[in-house]
Amino acid sequence: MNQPEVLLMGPYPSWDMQPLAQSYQMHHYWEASDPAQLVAEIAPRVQAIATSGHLGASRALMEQLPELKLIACYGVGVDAIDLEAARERGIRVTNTPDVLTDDVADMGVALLLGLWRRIPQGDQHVRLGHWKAGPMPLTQSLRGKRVGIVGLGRIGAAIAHRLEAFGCQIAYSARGKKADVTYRWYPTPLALAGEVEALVVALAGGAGTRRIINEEVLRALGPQGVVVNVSRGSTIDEPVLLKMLQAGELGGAGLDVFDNEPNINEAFFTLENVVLQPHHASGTHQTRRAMGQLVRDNLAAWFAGRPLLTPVV
Ligand code: 8YV
Repeated sequence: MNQPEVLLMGPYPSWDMQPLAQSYQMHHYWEASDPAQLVAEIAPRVQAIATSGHLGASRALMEQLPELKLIACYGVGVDAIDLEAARERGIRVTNTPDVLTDDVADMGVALLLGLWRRIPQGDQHVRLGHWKAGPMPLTQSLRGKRVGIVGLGRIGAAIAHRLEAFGCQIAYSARGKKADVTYRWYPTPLALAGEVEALVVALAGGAGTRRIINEEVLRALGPQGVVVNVSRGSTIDEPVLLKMLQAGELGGAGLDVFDNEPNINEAFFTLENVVLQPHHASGTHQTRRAMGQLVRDNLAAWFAGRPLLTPVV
Protein backbone atom coordinates (compact mmCIF):
# COMPACT_ATOMS: atom_id res chain seq x y z
CA MET A 1 0.00 0.00 0.00
CA ASN A 2 1.24 3.51 -0.81
CA GLN A 3 2.32 5.54 2.19
CA PRO A 4 0.23 8.65 2.89
CA GLU A 5 1.94 11.84 1.73
CA VAL A 6 2.70 14.74 4.06
CA LEU A 7 4.05 18.18 3.22
CA LEU A 8 6.58 19.32 5.82
CA MET A 9 7.11 23.10 5.79
CA GLY A 10 10.44 23.25 7.64
CA PRO A 11 12.87 20.85 9.26
CA TYR A 12 12.04 19.07 12.52
CA PRO A 13 14.72 17.53 14.76
CA SER A 14 16.22 14.29 13.40
CA TRP A 15 14.40 12.22 16.02
CA ASP A 16 11.12 13.40 14.48
CA MET A 17 12.19 13.28 10.85
CA GLN A 18 13.17 9.61 11.03
CA PRO A 19 9.90 8.18 12.34
CA LEU A 20 7.92 10.49 10.05
CA ALA A 21 9.85 9.20 7.03
CA GLN A 22 9.07 5.61 8.09
CA SER A 23 5.32 6.18 8.18
CA TYR A 24 4.77 8.73 5.43
CA GLN A 25 6.13 9.90 2.14
CA MET A 26 7.47 13.25 3.28
CA HIS A 27 7.80 16.25 0.96
CA HIS A 28 10.26 18.90 2.16
CA TYR A 29 8.88 22.30 1.21
CA TRP A 30 11.91 24.30 2.41
CA GLU A 31 14.33 22.21 0.37
CA ALA A 32 12.44 22.44 -2.91
CA SER A 33 14.26 24.44 -5.58
CA ASP A 34 10.83 25.47 -6.85
CA PRO A 35 8.33 25.20 -3.95
CA ALA A 36 5.37 26.15 -6.18
CA GLN A 37 6.21 23.33 -8.56
CA LEU A 38 6.54 20.86 -5.67
CA VAL A 39 3.12 21.87 -4.35
CA ALA A 40 1.57 21.55 -7.83
CA GLU A 41 3.05 18.06 -8.25
CA ILE A 42 1.86 16.69 -4.91
CA ALA A 43 -1.48 18.55 -4.82
CA PRO A 44 -3.61 15.56 -6.01
CA ARG A 45 -2.31 13.36 -3.16
CA VAL A 46 -1.28 15.41 -0.09
CA GLN A 47 -3.80 15.25 2.74
CA ALA A 48 -1.69 16.63 5.58
CA ILE A 49 0.74 19.45 6.30
CA ALA A 50 3.19 19.32 9.21
CA THR A 51 4.33 22.80 10.14
CA SER A 52 5.55 24.84 13.11
CA GLY A 53 4.45 27.84 15.11
CA HIS A 54 6.47 30.27 13.04
CA LEU A 55 6.04 28.73 9.56
CA GLY A 56 2.29 28.15 9.82
CA ALA A 57 0.19 27.64 6.69
CA SER A 58 -1.35 30.34 4.52
CA ARG A 59 -4.70 30.45 2.77
CA ALA A 60 -2.87 30.49 -0.58
CA LEU A 61 -1.10 27.24 0.27
CA MET A 62 -4.35 25.60 1.40
CA GLU A 63 -6.02 26.68 -1.84
CA GLN A 64 -3.36 24.88 -3.84
CA LEU A 65 -3.97 21.59 -1.98
CA PRO A 66 -7.51 20.41 -2.76
CA GLU A 67 -7.12 17.12 -0.84
CA LEU A 68 -5.73 18.79 2.32
CA LYS A 69 -7.57 17.62 5.47
CA LEU A 70 -5.15 18.19 8.36
CA ILE A 71 -2.54 20.75 9.45
CA ALA A 72 -0.45 19.54 12.40
CA CYS A 73 1.49 22.32 14.12
CA TYR A 74 4.68 21.81 16.12
CA GLY A 75 3.96 24.51 18.71
CA VAL A 76 1.00 25.70 20.74
CA GLY A 77 0.63 29.02 18.90
CA VAL A 78 -1.30 28.69 15.66
CA ASP A 79 -1.38 32.38 14.73
CA ALA A 80 0.68 31.73 11.58
CA ILE A 81 -1.97 29.30 10.32
CA ASP A 82 -4.94 30.88 8.57
CA LEU A 83 -7.59 29.28 10.78
CA GLU A 84 -10.45 30.95 8.96
CA ALA A 85 -9.32 29.44 5.66
CA ALA A 86 -8.99 26.06 7.38
CA ARG A 87 -12.51 26.31 8.88
CA GLU A 88 -14.05 27.26 5.54
CA ARG A 89 -12.59 24.16 3.96
CA GLY A 90 -13.20 21.82 6.92
CA ILE A 91 -9.46 21.33 7.29
CA ARG A 92 -8.59 20.18 10.82
CA VAL A 93 -5.75 21.88 12.73
CA THR A 94 -3.83 20.51 15.71
CA ASN A 95 -1.20 22.07 17.99
CA THR A 96 1.01 20.98 20.91
CA PRO A 97 -0.45 22.42 24.12
CA ASP A 98 0.32 21.25 27.68
CA VAL A 99 3.59 19.48 26.88
CA LEU A 100 5.39 22.83 26.68
CA THR A 101 3.58 24.72 29.43
CA ASP A 102 6.13 24.11 32.20
CA ASP A 103 9.18 25.06 30.16
CA VAL A 104 7.59 28.20 28.75
CA ALA A 105 6.43 29.23 32.22
CA ASP A 106 9.93 28.56 33.58
CA MET A 107 11.34 30.88 30.91
CA GLY A 108 8.90 33.62 31.92
CA VAL A 109 10.14 33.39 35.50
CA ALA A 110 13.77 33.14 34.38
CA LEU A 111 13.44 36.37 32.39
CA LEU A 112 11.91 38.12 35.38
CA LEU A 113 14.71 36.84 37.61
CA GLY A 114 17.24 37.82 34.97
CA LEU A 115 15.91 41.37 34.92
CA TRP A 116 15.34 41.98 38.61
CA ARG A 117 18.36 40.05 39.94
CA ARG A 118 20.44 41.29 36.97
CA ILE A 119 21.79 37.82 36.23
CA PRO A 120 23.47 38.78 32.90
CA GLN A 121 25.15 41.78 34.58
CA GLY A 122 26.32 39.59 37.47
CA ASP A 123 27.77 37.11 34.99
CA GLN A 124 29.63 39.94 33.26
CA HIS A 125 30.82 41.33 36.59
CA VAL A 126 32.51 38.01 37.35
CA ARG A 127 33.64 37.23 33.80
CA LEU A 128 35.20 40.63 33.11
CA GLY A 129 37.08 40.64 36.43
CA HIS A 130 35.17 43.61 37.86
CA TRP A 131 34.54 41.74 41.09
CA LYS A 132 38.09 42.35 42.34
CA ALA A 133 37.44 46.09 42.07
CA GLY A 134 34.23 45.89 44.10
CA PRO A 135 30.83 44.26 44.48
CA MET A 136 28.15 44.63 41.83
CA PRO A 137 25.30 47.02 42.68
CA LEU A 138 22.39 45.61 44.67
CA THR A 139 19.43 44.24 42.74
CA GLN A 140 15.66 43.81 43.19
CA SER A 141 13.98 41.08 45.21
CA LEU A 142 11.07 39.18 43.66
CA ARG A 143 9.49 38.76 47.07
CA GLY A 144 6.52 41.06 47.49
CA LYS A 145 6.57 42.35 43.92
CA ARG A 146 3.25 43.01 42.22
CA VAL A 147 3.22 41.06 38.97
CA GLY A 148 0.49 41.19 36.34
CA ILE A 149 -0.05 38.28 33.99
CA VAL A 150 -1.58 39.31 30.67
CA GLY A 151 -3.60 36.28 29.57
CA LEU A 152 -4.28 33.62 32.18
CA GLY A 153 -4.43 30.57 29.92
CA ARG A 154 -2.44 27.41 30.52
CA ILE A 155 0.94 29.17 30.33
CA GLY A 156 -0.15 32.32 32.16
CA ALA A 157 -1.60 30.24 34.98
CA ALA A 158 1.62 28.21 35.25
CA ILE A 159 3.66 31.43 35.47
CA ALA A 160 1.34 32.79 38.15
CA HIS A 161 1.63 29.56 40.12
CA ARG A 162 5.43 29.73 40.03
CA LEU A 163 5.53 33.40 41.00
CA GLU A 164 3.30 32.75 44.00
CA ALA A 165 6.08 30.50 45.29
CA PHE A 166 8.50 33.44 44.87
CA GLY A 167 6.26 35.53 47.12
CA CYS A 168 4.94 37.79 44.37
CA GLN A 169 1.46 39.31 44.49
CA ILE A 170 -0.34 38.17 41.37
CA ALA A 171 -2.95 39.99 39.33
CA TYR A 172 -4.06 39.30 35.78
CA SER A 173 -5.93 40.69 32.84
CA ALA A 174 -8.23 38.58 30.73
CA ARG A 175 -11.48 39.16 28.86
CA GLY A 176 -13.41 37.56 31.71
CA LYS A 177 -12.79 36.90 35.39
CA LYS A 178 -11.64 33.31 36.02
CA ALA A 179 -13.75 31.43 38.53
CA ASP A 180 -10.96 29.11 39.69
CA VAL A 181 -8.36 31.66 40.87
CA THR A 182 -8.23 34.25 43.62
CA TYR A 183 -5.78 36.61 41.87
CA ARG A 184 -7.07 40.11 41.33
CA TRP A 185 -8.63 40.52 37.86
CA TYR A 186 -8.45 43.53 35.55
CA PRO A 187 -10.43 43.66 32.34
CA THR A 188 -7.63 45.22 30.26
CA PRO A 189 -3.82 45.20 30.15
CA LEU A 190 -3.97 48.99 30.67
CA ALA A 191 -5.92 48.71 33.92
CA LEU A 192 -3.53 45.96 35.07
CA ALA A 193 -0.37 47.86 34.09
CA GLY A 194 -1.21 50.77 36.39
CA GLU A 195 -1.31 48.46 39.41
CA VAL A 196 1.80 46.29 38.98
CA GLU A 197 5.59 46.45 38.81
CA ALA A 198 5.91 43.84 36.06
CA LEU A 199 3.76 42.63 33.20
CA VAL A 200 4.28 39.10 31.93
CA VAL A 201 2.66 38.61 28.53
CA ALA A 202 1.29 35.10 27.97
CA LEU A 203 -1.32 35.73 25.29
CA ALA A 204 -2.01 33.87 22.09
CA GLY A 205 -0.73 35.78 19.05
CA GLY A 206 -2.85 36.85 16.10
CA ALA A 207 -4.98 39.78 14.98
CA GLY A 208 -6.94 39.95 18.25
CA THR A 209 -3.88 40.63 20.40
CA ARG A 210 -1.71 42.54 17.93
CA ARG A 211 0.17 45.35 19.72
CA ILE A 212 -2.22 45.06 22.66
CA ILE A 213 0.72 46.11 24.84
CA ASN A 214 0.84 49.59 23.35
CA GLU A 215 2.40 52.89 24.38
CA GLU A 216 -0.37 53.69 26.87
CA VAL A 217 0.07 50.34 28.62
CA LEU A 218 3.86 50.69 28.76
CA ARG A 219 3.55 54.25 30.11
CA ALA A 220 1.18 52.99 32.81
CA LEU A 221 3.86 50.46 33.78
CA GLY A 222 6.30 53.34 34.09
CA PRO A 223 10.07 53.89 34.37
CA GLN A 224 10.49 51.34 37.17
CA GLY A 225 8.26 48.75 35.53
CA VAL A 226 9.44 45.76 33.51
CA VAL A 227 7.75 43.71 30.82
CA VAL A 228 8.38 40.04 30.00
CA ASN A 229 7.13 38.45 26.79
CA VAL A 230 7.00 34.69 26.16
CA SER A 231 4.08 34.82 23.72
CA ARG A 232 4.57 36.45 20.31
CA GLY A 233 6.50 39.56 19.34
CA SER A 234 3.32 40.87 17.74
CA THR A 235 1.61 41.39 21.12
CA ILE A 236 3.87 44.35 22.01
CA ASP A 237 4.31 47.57 20.04
CA GLU A 238 8.01 46.91 19.57
CA PRO A 239 9.09 50.29 18.12
CA VAL A 240 7.48 52.02 21.10
CA LEU A 241 9.03 49.50 23.51
CA LEU A 242 12.48 50.18 22.06
CA LYS A 243 12.02 53.94 22.19
CA MET A 244 10.92 53.82 25.83
CA LEU A 245 13.73 51.46 26.85
CA GLN A 246 16.26 53.75 25.18
CA ALA A 247 14.82 56.81 26.92
CA GLY A 248 14.66 55.12 30.34
CA GLU A 249 10.88 55.50 30.30
CA LEU A 250 10.48 51.79 31.01
CA GLY A 251 12.55 49.88 33.56
CA GLY A 252 13.40 46.85 31.43
CA ALA A 253 12.24 44.05 29.20
CA GLY A 254 12.79 40.28 29.21
CA LEU A 255 12.03 39.04 25.72
CA ASP A 256 11.91 35.57 24.19
CA VAL A 257 9.94 36.78 21.17
CA PHE A 258 10.31 39.66 18.72
CA ASP A 259 9.08 41.15 15.49
CA ASN A 260 10.76 39.68 12.44
CA GLU A 261 12.55 36.74 14.09
CA PRO A 262 15.39 35.85 13.74
CA ASN A 263 16.35 39.13 12.03
CA ILE A 264 15.36 41.22 15.00
CA ASN A 265 15.89 44.93 15.45
CA GLU A 266 19.56 45.24 16.42
CA ALA A 267 18.80 48.26 18.60
CA PHE A 268 18.06 45.65 21.29
CA PHE A 269 21.70 44.54 21.31
CA THR A 270 23.04 47.75 22.82
CA LEU A 271 20.44 48.09 25.57
CA GLU A 272 21.54 47.35 29.10
CA ASN A 273 18.06 46.99 30.59
CA VAL A 274 16.99 43.93 28.57
CA VAL A 275 17.43 40.17 28.86
CA LEU A 276 17.08 38.49 25.45
CA GLN A 277 16.39 34.93 24.38
CA PRO A 278 16.15 33.45 20.85
CA HIS A 279 12.50 32.29 21.02
CA HIS A 280 13.61 29.35 23.07
CA ALA A 281 11.08 29.03 25.89
CA SER A 282 10.05 25.55 24.73
CA GLY A 283 13.59 24.73 23.66
CA THR A 284 14.52 21.83 25.94
CA HIS A 285 15.25 18.27 24.83
CA GLN A 286 12.36 16.96 26.90
CA THR A 287 9.72 19.39 25.66
CA ARG A 288 10.78 19.39 22.02
CA ARG A 289 10.66 15.56 21.99
CA ALA A 290 7.18 15.64 23.52
CA MET A 291 6.06 18.24 20.95
CA GLY A 292 7.32 16.09 18.07
CA GLN A 293 5.61 13.03 19.49
CA LEU A 294 2.33 14.91 19.75
CA VAL A 295 2.58 16.07 16.12
CA ARG A 296 3.13 12.45 15.06
CA ASP A 297 0.32 11.19 17.30
CA ASN A 298 -2.09 13.68 15.75
CA LEU A 299 -1.04 12.69 12.22
CA ALA A 300 -1.36 8.99 13.08
CA ALA A 301 -4.77 9.52 14.67
CA TRP A 302 -6.07 11.37 11.64
CA PHE A 303 -4.80 8.83 9.10
CA ALA A 304 -6.25 5.98 11.21
CA GLY A 305 -9.63 7.71 11.48
CA ARG A 306 -9.31 8.14 15.25
CA PRO A 307 -10.14 11.36 17.15
CA LEU A 308 -7.42 14.00 17.10
CA LEU A 309 -5.53 14.38 20.38
CA THR A 310 -5.22 18.17 20.49
CA PRO A 311 -7.51 19.76 17.91
CA VAL A 312 -7.71 23.54 17.49
CA VAL A 313 -10.13 23.45 14.57
C1 8YV B 1 8.20 26.92 19.28
C2 8YV B 1 6.18 28.35 20.02
O1 8YV B 1 9.44 27.51 19.44
O2 8YV B 1 4.69 26.73 20.82
C3 8YV B 1 4.82 27.81 20.26
O3 8YV B 1 3.86 28.47 19.87
O4 8YV B 1 6.34 29.45 19.63
C4 8YV B 1 7.36 27.51 20.34
O5 8YV B 1 7.06 26.49 21.20
C5 8YV B 1 7.84 26.94 17.86
O6 8YV B 1 6.54 26.62 17.57
C6 8YV B 1 8.76 25.98 17.13
O7 8YV B 1 8.82 26.34 15.87
